[in-house]
Amino acid sequence: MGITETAEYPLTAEQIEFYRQNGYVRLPDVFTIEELEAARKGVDEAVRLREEISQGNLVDSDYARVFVQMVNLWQASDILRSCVLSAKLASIAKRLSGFSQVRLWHDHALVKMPGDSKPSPWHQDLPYWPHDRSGSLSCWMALDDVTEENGCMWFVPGSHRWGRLEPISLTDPQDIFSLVPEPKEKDFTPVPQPLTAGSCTFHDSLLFHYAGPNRTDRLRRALITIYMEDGTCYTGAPHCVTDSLGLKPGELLQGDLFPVLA
Ligand SMILES: O=C(O)CCC(=O)C(=O)O
Repeated sequence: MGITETAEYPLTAEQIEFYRQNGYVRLPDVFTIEELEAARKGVDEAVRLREEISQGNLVDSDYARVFVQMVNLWQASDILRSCVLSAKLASIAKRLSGFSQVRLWHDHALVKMPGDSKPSPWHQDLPYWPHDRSGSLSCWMALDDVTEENGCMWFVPGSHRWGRLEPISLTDPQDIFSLVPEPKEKDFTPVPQPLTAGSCTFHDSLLFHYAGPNRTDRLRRALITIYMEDGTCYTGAPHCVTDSLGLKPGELLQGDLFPVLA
């Protein structure tokens, strides 16, 4: 099933400037109701399949207590393909980043299950990715209303300018703030990002971010689409999306798995 492409999302010059200064921006009502329902249906189906495969034991590790992660759902689901390859979202990523073209890096659904839910610790994204440059960015789309109670995102404004630090273990996290060079000169004050379903944030891959545990009895569903600059090359660092591709360090991330979206 395809969903109807909707018009370009109007971004103001202030929103673009806010993104560049702070490393993130919050955008209301980006998905239409139709797009939101499609994304929910696709993610629910993926959760159902994962549950079936795990024979009802979906939350079987500390990692799954942080979130149940399902990567590159656009390849497995026609519904999610339309959501992830959305020209509307990609055009926002292109205008915020200022790149002449953006490619898909990958999508993932991150579902915080109710029950024994753990926070997504403070981290940057880029240290986990085999990208030879910075600037890659994520669209974090809320599929449920998110608040501090069920695990909304938190950002430290401007922290995308503090450099690329070591990756943090998501299950046994180091204090990322202890790794920041010249900490006395920096403001670590975090800002919560509550969102209504269908609204999203875009964040730079070097931005410090966190999400609290889900303390409700409902799922917290988010669909994240990640964009990189066209021309980004593979560094050779391990990653589940690239490990099986036989790429050599220095090769372009391109081709059908990494389509140009805007
Ligand atoms: O949704 C979460 O709990 C964390 C999300 C995150 O770290 C990301 O989108 O980069």
